Amino acid sequence: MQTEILGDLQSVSKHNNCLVIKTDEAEARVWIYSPAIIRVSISKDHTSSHKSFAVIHNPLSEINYEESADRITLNTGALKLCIDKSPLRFNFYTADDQLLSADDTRFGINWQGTRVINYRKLFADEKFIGLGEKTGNLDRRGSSYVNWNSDVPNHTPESDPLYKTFPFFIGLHSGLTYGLFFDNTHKSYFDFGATTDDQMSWFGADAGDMNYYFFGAQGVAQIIEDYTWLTGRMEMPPLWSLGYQQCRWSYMSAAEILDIAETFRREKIPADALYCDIDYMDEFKIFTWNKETFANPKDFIDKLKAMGFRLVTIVDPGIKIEEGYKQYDEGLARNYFATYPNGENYVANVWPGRCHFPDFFREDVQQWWGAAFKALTEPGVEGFWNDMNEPAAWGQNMPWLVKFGEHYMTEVRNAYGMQMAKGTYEGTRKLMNGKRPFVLTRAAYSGTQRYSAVWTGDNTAYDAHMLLGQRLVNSLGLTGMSFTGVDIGGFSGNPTPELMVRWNSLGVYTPMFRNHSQEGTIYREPWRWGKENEAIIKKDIEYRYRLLPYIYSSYYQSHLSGLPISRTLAIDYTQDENIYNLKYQNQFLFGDALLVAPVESTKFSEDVYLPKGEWYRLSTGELFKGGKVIQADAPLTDLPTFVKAGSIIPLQSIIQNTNEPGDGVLEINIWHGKQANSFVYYEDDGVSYDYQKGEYYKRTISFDPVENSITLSAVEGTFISKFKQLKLLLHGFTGNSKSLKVNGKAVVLADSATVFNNDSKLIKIEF
Ligand code: MIG
Repeated sequence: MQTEILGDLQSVSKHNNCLVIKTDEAEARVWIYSPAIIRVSISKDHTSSHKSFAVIHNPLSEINYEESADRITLNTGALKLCIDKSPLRFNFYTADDQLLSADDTRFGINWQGTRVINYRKLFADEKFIGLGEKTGNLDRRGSSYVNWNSDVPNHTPESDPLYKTFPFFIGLHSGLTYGLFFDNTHKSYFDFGATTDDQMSWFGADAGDMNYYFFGAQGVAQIIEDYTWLTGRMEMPPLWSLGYQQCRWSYMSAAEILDIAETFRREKIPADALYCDIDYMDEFKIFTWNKETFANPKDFIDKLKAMGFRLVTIVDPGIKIEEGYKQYDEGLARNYFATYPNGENYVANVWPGRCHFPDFFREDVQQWWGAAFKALTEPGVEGFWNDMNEPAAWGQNMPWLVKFGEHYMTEVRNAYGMQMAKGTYEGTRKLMNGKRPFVLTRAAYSGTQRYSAVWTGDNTAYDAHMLLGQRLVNSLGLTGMSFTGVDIGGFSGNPTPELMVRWNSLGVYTPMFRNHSQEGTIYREPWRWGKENEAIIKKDIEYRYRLLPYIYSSYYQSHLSGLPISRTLAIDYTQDENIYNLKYQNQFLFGDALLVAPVESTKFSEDVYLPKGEWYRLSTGELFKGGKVIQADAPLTDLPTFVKAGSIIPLQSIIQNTNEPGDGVLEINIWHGKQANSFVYYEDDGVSYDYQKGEYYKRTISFDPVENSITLSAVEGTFISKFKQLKLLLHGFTGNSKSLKVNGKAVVLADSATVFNNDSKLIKIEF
C-alpha cells in the first residue's frame, strides 16, 4: 500500500458557488455556507459521495477568491482561507490574520488505500473539546478516539467507541476558537496529539471524502450556534418529558406499572413518565403487545393518564422472521430490509431470535416504519424509545457486505440510529394529531437533535460512572445535543443507597431526568431506599418540578440558539485554565444561572472551583467571590449548587405532574449582582406545535442594580400564561431594597431589609 499525498495545484476555477481545485490525485471543492463557515471537500471521486445526513443548509450562492503566484485566498470578512498551491494546503485565519488552524505543512491530506487522513498543525497550547459522547477528559488533548456506533454494555469510564458519532470538535489556542465538523459516516478517527511529539493532530476515516466544515467564529457559544445552524436545532420538547421519568427493564405487566404509578401518587413523589421496556411485546415483536400481560393497552394507558402519567414504549430495529407477523410480511414483500449483495435479506439474532433489519436509509422504509407506530399511538403511547440501533445484534459484528440501499454498512453505519429516530419522529408526529412525540434514541449521528433526545446507554452503578455520565452530557451539549440523560442510579450493578440518593440529586440538573435499571438488579424506585432516603429523593424531585419554568425557558433558548441546557464551563469560561483541571472538569452550568458540582456518594465535602464573578450557594444564600476554589459542604441532602450573582430564576409551586396547574403563582428569584441581567421567560401549552404559530407567552425579566429596578417587558405571543401572579424573592439585597421599583413603580416589600435574604413577599402583579 502506498501513501498518496495530496500534491500540487494543477488548476483552479469557479463553478457557480464552488471553487474547484484540481491536483494530479484529487479534486478539492470549497463552498462558503456563511461568513464564518467554510466547507472543504477533497475527493478522488466526488461521484461516490452521498447526501449529508447532518447538514440542513445550502452554501451561499457566491464565492470570490484572489489568486497570487503561490496562494489562493478566500476572505469572507469573518474568516480567511489561504490555500497554498504547492503542495496544496488549507490554512484558516481570523479576519485580522491570526492563524486559527492549518494543515500540517509536511503531510496535509493523504490517502492510504481508501483511508483518508488530514494531519493538522498542533499549537503548543492547543486544547480540544467536543466529539459528543466520548469518555475521557473535557480537554481531549493527548487522547484519540474512534467513531463506530456500538452496543457496549458494561463499558467503563475509559471505553471507546460508545453508541454515537459526532465528528465535531472545537479547538482552543492562543485565546482563539475554531470548530471543525468532519461530515463522513464511515468509521472515523480523531487523534488530538495522542501519538506524536506534539507536532500534529489528525483525523480521518476508513473511506469517503475529506469533507469538513470549518467554523471560524470567536467564542465557543457562537461556534455551537453556527454548528447547530448548519445541522439543526431541537423542537420544543413535550413539557411532560422534562418531569421525572421512571423506567425499568422491565415492568412485566400493566398491573405492575399501574401499581408503580399508584405508589408515586400515594407517596406524593412527582413523576410524569413510565416506561415499557421489551417485555410488553408479544415475543419481542415490534409493534405488538403481549396479549396476557398487557391485554388491554388502551384501558391501561387511560388509567395511567387519569393519574397524570404518560407512557413510553421501547422499539428495536430487529424484525422477527415469522410468517404472519405484519411487519415481517410487509417488509419482506416490499424489500424493505437490509440485504447481502446477492439480494438475500441479512439475518442476525437479537431479542426476538432471527431478525431482519429495516433499511432506514430509504425514505419509503422510514415512512412505513413511522406509520406502524399506530399500534402504539392508538392506545395512547406518547413516547418512543429507540434502542439497539447502532445497530446491535448478538455478536455485535455486522458483516461488512451488508447493504442498506446503495450503501454498504461500512459507509453509513454511524447514521443508522439517526435514520431510525428520524422515521420514528416523523411518523409519530403525523399520528399524534398535532401533539409533540417524545423520541429517545441510543445511537446517533450529528443532527439527531432535530428528531430525538438521547441517553448514554448502559452505565454502571458506581461513582466514577456517575461522574463520567456528567462529562458525557456536558460533551454532548457541545455537539448540538441538548436533550440528554443518563440512567440515574446506574443501569448495571446495584447502587448503594448513598449513590442512589446522590445520583438522583444530580438528575435534578440533568436535561432528561430518567431513573432506569437492568433486569436482575435491585429496583430503583424512590421508595426502595428506606424512609429517610425516600424523603431526600422526594425533596430533590420536588425541586426539579419547582424549577420547570426555568428549565423550559432554557429549552426554549436551546431551540433558538442550539446552546445546551447542561453546559461545560468551557462554554462560558473558555480561557480559564482551572476549569480543565481534572478535579473541576465535571462541573457545569445548568441553564444560565446554576453552577453544579457533581460529588461522589462517599464524599460529604468537596473542592469546588467557582469561576470569576460572584456566586451564592443555592441552599444557604451564602455569597462567595469567584476565581478560586472553595471547600463546599456536600451532605447527601445538598449537592453543591451555586447561583451566579445577577441571575433571575423563575420557580413554580410543587406539582405532582406537569398536567397540574399548580397555584398560579410564578416565583421570580432575583439574586443580586453588580451587573444588570435579564432572563427570557418562555411558556406555551407544552404539548402542541401551536407555539410555531405564535401561541406562546414570552417576556423578558430584567434587573438593574444601579436603578434598583425590575422590569418585565411587554408580553410577546398570544398564549395565556398559567400563572396569574408573580411573587418576587430577592436574595442578597441588603438595605437598599426599600427603594425597589418594579416596572417603574416603587413597591414596598417589607419593613426590614433582613427579610430579603431568602424571605419573600407576595407582590400582586398580573402576569
Ligand atoms: O440487550 O431493552 O441500553 O436501556 O433496558 C439489552 C433492554 C437491550 C439495552 C438498553 C437498555 C434496555 C435494554 N436494552
